[in-house]
Amino acid sequence: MSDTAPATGSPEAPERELTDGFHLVIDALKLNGVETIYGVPGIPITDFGRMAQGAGIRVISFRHEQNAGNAAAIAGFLNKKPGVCLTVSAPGFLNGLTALANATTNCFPMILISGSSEREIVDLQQGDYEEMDQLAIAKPLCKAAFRVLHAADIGIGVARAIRAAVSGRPGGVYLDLPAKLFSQVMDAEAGAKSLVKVIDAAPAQIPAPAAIKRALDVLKSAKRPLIILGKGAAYAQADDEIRAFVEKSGAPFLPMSMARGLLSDMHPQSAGAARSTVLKDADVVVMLGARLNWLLSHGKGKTWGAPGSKKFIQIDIEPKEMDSNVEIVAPVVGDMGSCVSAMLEGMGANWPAPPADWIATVVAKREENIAKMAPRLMNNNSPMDYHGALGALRRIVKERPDAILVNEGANTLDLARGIIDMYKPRKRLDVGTWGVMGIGMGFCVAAAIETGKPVLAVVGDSAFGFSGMEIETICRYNLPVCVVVFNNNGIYRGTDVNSGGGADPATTVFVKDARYDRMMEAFGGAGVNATSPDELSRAVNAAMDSGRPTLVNAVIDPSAGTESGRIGNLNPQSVVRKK
Ligand code: ADP
Ligand code: TPW
Ligand code: MG
Repeated sequence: MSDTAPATGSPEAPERELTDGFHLVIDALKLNGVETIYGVPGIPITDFGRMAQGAGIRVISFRHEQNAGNAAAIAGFLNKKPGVCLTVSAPGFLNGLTALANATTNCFPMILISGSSEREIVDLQQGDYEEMDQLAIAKPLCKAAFRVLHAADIGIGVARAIRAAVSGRPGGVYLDLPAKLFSQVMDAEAGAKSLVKVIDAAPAQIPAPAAIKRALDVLKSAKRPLIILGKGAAYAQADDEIRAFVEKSGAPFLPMSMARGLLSDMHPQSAGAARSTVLKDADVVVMLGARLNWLLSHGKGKTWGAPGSKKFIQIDIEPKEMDSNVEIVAPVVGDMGSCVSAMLEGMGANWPAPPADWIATVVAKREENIAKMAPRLMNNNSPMDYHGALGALRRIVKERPDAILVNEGANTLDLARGIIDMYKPRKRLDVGTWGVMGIGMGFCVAAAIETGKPVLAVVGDSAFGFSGMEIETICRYNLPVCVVVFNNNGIYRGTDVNSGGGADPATTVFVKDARYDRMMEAFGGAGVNATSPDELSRAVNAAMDSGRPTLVNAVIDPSAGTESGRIGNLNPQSVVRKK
């Protein structure tokens, strides 16, 4: 604006090259290696999207901001760099906000950039187009929220957003860009100088030697050690160090859902199929980038055996995570790579193996559970049950270990998690810490774009509905995504009836025998209806071979599922319910 540069052509100013807010934001993002933006266009960011595309940034347009936000969030997880989501003001911002909050909850680095309306009007509540005090609303839902009012501050604003998202415990950052900023003009040379290339955005955080020693002393004393791998360990991309640490320790390891494959589920130390045994009986538990939240029964209760029977070692970048649920006798604070390397070094060459009887107990339990499950995974029932359908998909993933699996639903999630083995790090993307429905298609788009690998989505029919319109996006960008909708006519089961006896369907059931495959055909993708595990296998293999967008409507017995899948115990029950 005129306060930062004299207008061109004015008598006192020589002809100078100018830049504006649009260009500066684009230049700042490019300077910091942002290659892709996920968003939905509209006032005031339509031209920004066009110009970013013109400047060589890949701009992926979605049908709803929540899905664009989820795409950005999972791009952040996969790349260890903030994913960027771009939205319009008020309603678009709010649509993106769920994804931002979810990213923060899951420790995924993400930046939500929203256009906003004019401060003067918003602050006096005078009713601007899509008026909303977005900055104030975003603040409690993310790690940091910034607004840029002057073109000269764009460089610093973008740099702060990147650093806040990715350093320490990663999370969501909101960047508020008012409409007026985009057309603010300033001298091009001064503009270029104002940009900041973030140096070492997520600096190594080296653990204290005393903390490492304390942790190793505790681990050495273990009779029944267990290592729990969480998605923070998967995120850290310290795969080799983590594998070396686990192998040197000799301890069984249990991967949390999105840490599956960090070490292959086929690894001899894997205790995935002996989960209840290891949680109950371990005496020393090493948490690597996993929180003792509800997913681990808060580290207490009968899941964890006798009270006081455990000692916890926790490695995490976030000091406040320690003692959040139970006492951590050996907290190790730092980034995963540095911490695990320091542990490895401290273990030396002759680290003792854990007692053989513990290993034998875990292996026996694991083999017993795997053998028990095996025949159920071979059935070819039609309509399919979950085990038959997932058995088929399990065999496909085994043959295609590079494919990325996206998974959401209730039974469809819980059973897939138990049945489909993972072989490589960061290949399983799912509902995360909140168990949120709706991540599906956004995750698929970003997984395909960011990795170039084929994507297999295994989603419940309800889960799919939260982001289903994005199959148009998948077709538009011709992404190698195969979506398998587990269609059991509803949420948990398709068999509920209206308890009041009225004509309305029960709250958990959908249209019977819906054909989700035809939705995909509407946009030019391939649609297949599969009624048996054999048909399902053929359809998914063909889709993955062709790389063509495909939706397989997998017909699942509507009575096969259970309420809330594996977490029905969390449902409050009325004790005074009238019949
Ligand atoms: P899960 O759901 O798999 O159990 P959580 O999301 O609960 O995993 O926990 C992930 C943990 O990982 C968080 O406490 C987070 O602070 C931590 N974390 C994230 N990135 C890193 C990193 N680079 N180094 C160490 N810890 C990390
Ligand atoms: C944003 C509650 C948890 S699981 C689920 C819902 C609605 C759907 C389960 O049905 P689906 O799977 O997907 O068909 P299946 O195989 O059991 O039939 N809103 C949000 N998040 C959550 N978790 C819910 C609602 C829920
Ligand atoms: Mg269902």
